[in-house]
Amino acid sequence: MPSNPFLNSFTHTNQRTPIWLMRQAGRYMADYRRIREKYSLLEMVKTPELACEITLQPIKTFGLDAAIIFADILPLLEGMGFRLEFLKGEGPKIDNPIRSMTDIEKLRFTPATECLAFTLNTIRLVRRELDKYNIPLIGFSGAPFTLASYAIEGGSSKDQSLTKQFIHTHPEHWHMFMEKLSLMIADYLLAQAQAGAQVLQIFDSWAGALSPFDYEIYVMPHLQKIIEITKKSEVPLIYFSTGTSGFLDIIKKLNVNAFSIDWRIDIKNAWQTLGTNKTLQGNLDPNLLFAPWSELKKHTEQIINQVCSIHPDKKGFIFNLGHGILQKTPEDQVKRLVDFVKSN
Ligand code: 1CP
Repeated sequence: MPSNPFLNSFTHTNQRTPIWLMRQAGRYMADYRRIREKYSLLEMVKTPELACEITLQPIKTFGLDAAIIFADILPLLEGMGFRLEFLKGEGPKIDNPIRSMTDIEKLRFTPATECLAFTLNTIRLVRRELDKYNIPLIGFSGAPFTLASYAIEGGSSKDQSLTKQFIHTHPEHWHMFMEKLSLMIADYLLAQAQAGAQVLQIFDSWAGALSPFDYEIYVMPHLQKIIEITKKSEVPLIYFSTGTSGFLDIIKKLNVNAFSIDWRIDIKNAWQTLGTNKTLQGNLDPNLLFAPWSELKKHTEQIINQVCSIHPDKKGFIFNLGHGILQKTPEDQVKRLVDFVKSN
């Protein structure tokens, strides 16, 4: 594949700032809603032809610099024995969450080639299509803490309270659970690289619920293990987290190629803490896509100016949101943002 600004950002050789958006395929797009009317989320994820079409929708509409495979972090849990559903208007539900130590002992390992073959097949299909656009494909997985929180809470949670109680009440079983999750995650990431994913992102969406101390003791060793295994693929790795600006000095120790940060810290500060030799991704507040263009432009320029104060040529920076795009985001604002960042 000829050089691309997104891939080149990992070697700090990008000639302009690349842009892609977390959750770039989804309900804010009319094209997506047209398919969603006919199928459930899991049907879409598990049908490679549909998932391939949805992956390409934002690429065709907005001209982004990378595609992210249309999948979800939660189906991996099915391979361990959890029963997953997405209920209308309520989000994910797991009806057999972890409630006791024996629940953890019963969990099984299933290779990704068996339990997540649909996403691996989607990756193969998308890669063939992407040749036309000359952009790379990002594969992903949830991080062990974030996945464990769904498995323990039984669904979404505001404060990950049961998860934290579990950690502190049964630390040994927590580590056993994290080890089991980590083996599934590492196997899945490697399988995605083998199927054709050119970059891998680990989503640790809820890591910010933890104290720095708990993160370091109960989460970090498992992430390091996953990273160490996944490095065999030689595919660049991005670690994404939110609410973690208070412990970037710990996160910095993760041996990944890039960090993705949210808007709760300015990018200059974050980059200095994480290391300016690393690639940095972020960090616009997704709510700004609802603001008038003048305001959105001002905040976008502010991020780019801060980036320039570290690396005047903007090399090693990937423009993104600090978290996923919101459901009612106007599509024309997305188009304007993408065009603006690409022209900068
Ligand atoms: O009803 C719908 O149409 C479903 C909405 C939706 C979509 C579009 C869900 C349900 N998942 C997805 C796809 C998805 N999920 C993608 C691919 C889309 C893309 O980026 O283009 C990705 C990367 C994810 C990852 C994901 N799923 C995360 C990590 C990223 C993040 O936003 O923090 C998490 C936490 C999930 C869980 C999930 N999936 C869906 C819901 C409603 C939830 C729960 C979110 C919560 O607990 O708040």
